[in-house]
Amino acid sequence: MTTTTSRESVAFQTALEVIAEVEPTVAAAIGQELADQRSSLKLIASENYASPAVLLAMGNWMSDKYAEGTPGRRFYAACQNIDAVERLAADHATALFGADHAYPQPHSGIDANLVAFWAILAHRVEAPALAEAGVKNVDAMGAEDWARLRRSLGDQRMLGMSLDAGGHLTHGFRPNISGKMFEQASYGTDPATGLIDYAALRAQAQEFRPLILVAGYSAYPRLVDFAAMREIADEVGATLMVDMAHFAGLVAGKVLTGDFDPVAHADVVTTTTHKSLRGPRGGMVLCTEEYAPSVDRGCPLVLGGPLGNVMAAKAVAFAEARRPEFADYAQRIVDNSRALAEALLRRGVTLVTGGTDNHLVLADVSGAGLTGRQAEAALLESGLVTNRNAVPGDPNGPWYTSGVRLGTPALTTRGLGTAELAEVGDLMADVLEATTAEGDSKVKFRIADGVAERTRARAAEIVGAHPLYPGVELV
Ligand code: DSN
Repeated sequence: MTTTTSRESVAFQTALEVIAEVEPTVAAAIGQELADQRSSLKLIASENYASPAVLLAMGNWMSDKYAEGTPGRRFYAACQNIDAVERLAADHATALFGADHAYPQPHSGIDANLVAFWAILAHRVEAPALAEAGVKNVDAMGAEDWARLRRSLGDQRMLGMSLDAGGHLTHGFRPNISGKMFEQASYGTDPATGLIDYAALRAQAQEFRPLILVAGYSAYPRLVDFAAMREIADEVGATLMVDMAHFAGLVAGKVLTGDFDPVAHADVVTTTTHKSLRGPRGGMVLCTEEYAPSVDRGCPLVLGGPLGNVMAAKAVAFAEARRPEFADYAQRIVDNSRALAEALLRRGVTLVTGGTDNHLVLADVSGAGLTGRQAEAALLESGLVTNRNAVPGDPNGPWYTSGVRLGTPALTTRGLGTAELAEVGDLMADVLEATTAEGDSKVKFRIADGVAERTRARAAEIVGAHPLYPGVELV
């Protein structure tokens, strides 16, 4: 243990010294980021802390290599080491998730979704159109056939979860390319329960007939029945695509199994690798054999050259997630989330759906007369890092919002348990009770004297008892 601790300190300290010789401001910012993260009580549902091994795998010369293509089939020479780490990352991922195929190249979740959309279009629309026209090679297509193909690609439908119900921007919304590529419709949640209404979704899908049914979320605190989603997709001839970016760690840790395991039911599954999965910042696509050839064309179709250093770090993170202790970590994430939700409910805070089954909790702060933006700022001033989020039917829209999203993956990595998360819930309720909006403002607020200071001090004690990167001491 002592040796490991000392090796990590030497590794990071030495790296910062080397960086400081060229640009001291960067070295100082990296050191300060560690200090800031160490001292904050991070409740952002999409963030985590990757292991030193994952972080170190990213900072090296694997970054210097171009490797467009796939292992063994690159547009550049001398890719043998990138091939090795990409194959390893894919092998770990298929074993971890029980997938037929893994494509670990996407640089982010948006990239992973873009690869998935184009792969589905290529497989479901482009390939049959080419076959019908007897075209073997798109480069040799006549102008008329090409124009017809482009029109048919642009004439497809996607059905995804609405943003205010917890869906993601990349599931067909206009600020993202998915909203411009597809004719889009969205499904919401039952206004009475906040839960997905599968009967209503089935009726909507039968009416809308999407090419792609997208499941997955970034702010829905409950389980999704992917077996039911698959049935609906099959009934309407849609491809079921699941974006599991938020809950990939819970899938890897076998907390989500059976009907709730997306990989068992979807044709294509996308994820980021840095949220509950606790890897490097990046994305990945998993799919069935049927979709694999199209998914593997992601680069250069829509992706720039793969990041060899990040794929190396993905391989390390997936190896970590295959260890038995990761399953324990995943279960503790959910236990902590429930403890946080129960504490908030005891204090009268309104939670969307009345609780949680996963890693996140969505508090509706409108009853306290606050916008999400005011609550987020008041909590930050009090040492609790959260992010504002829309709630279903939000009258304040996605900028000011009426909600605050909370998540437990990061604090669970630090070692906090259910008693501490219950206390965090109490601290949060203290701050919300002590905060009032100034006049009609959606931004300005005041916190009753002493509450922010008291909460900050207690938050510092809580995180102080659970050191972040305990083996890393920078001087
Ligand atoms: N930014 C991520 C989140 O916070 O949920 C998703 O894109």
